[in-house]
Amino acid sequence: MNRFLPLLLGAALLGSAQARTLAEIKKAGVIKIGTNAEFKPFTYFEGMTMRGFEYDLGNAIASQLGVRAQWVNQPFDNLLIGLNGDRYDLVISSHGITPERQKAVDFSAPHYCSGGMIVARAGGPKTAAQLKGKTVATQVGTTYVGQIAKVVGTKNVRTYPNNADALQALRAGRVDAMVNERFYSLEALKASGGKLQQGDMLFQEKLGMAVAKGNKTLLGAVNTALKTVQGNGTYAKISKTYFGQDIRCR
Ligand code: LYS
Repeated sequence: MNRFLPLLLGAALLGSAQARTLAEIKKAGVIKIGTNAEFKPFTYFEGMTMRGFEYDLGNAIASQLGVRAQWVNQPFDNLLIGLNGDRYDLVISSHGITPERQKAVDFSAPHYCSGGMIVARAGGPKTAAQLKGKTVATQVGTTYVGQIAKVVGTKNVRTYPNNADALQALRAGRVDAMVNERFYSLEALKASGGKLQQGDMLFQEKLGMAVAKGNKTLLGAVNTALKTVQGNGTYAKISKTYFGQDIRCR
């Protein structure tokens, strides 16, 4: 179980009554979007500037709503709690849509499909079977934690606050492998100059945008906006910019 689930559920009960409705967001002219901008190519910083697939997609959705996006950068494991505490209206940060999270927040239709990929140093484990008895790094609070634990047991999972720390632990030899999102992993492989090797996909998931539990007007508008940008070529263009392909769910 996610160690934050009790907190999340508490926040859902207390906070969501205050969530801003679509009308209130439109009146203010600004939608606040929470993300963990340490996840190239989804949301990340290039110098002082936020960039990425989810950054561009979030801005396109804001524009469909007729408002400006104001981005709030947060540690990943704070994001859904902050949402129900009304620190922002929407979270776009590659959250896997899970029944556990659906108890605390409401998800949009998936904005892409992906999964967790095994990465190791050259010569290291490539398959789930080869991970047995090995230590595996990933970011805390993610769906990867539970998926890795199923294979290697909880005591062999090493969690880090940031993806960059998990990657560094792998590079430095403090762990045997890392499991992380497919495109994040491919980016890390590209940057490793042959020192890291690509392994199998460990599991697949659907990734969605989250609103505070019960914020129906905003959720409806976000789903409509996603449909529109997926229909008018905007989504495909953004996706090709970052991945060279369209990553929507098929
Ligand atoms: N898809 C994973 C999850 O849902 C990881 C998300 C982003 C990590 N920076 O937990």
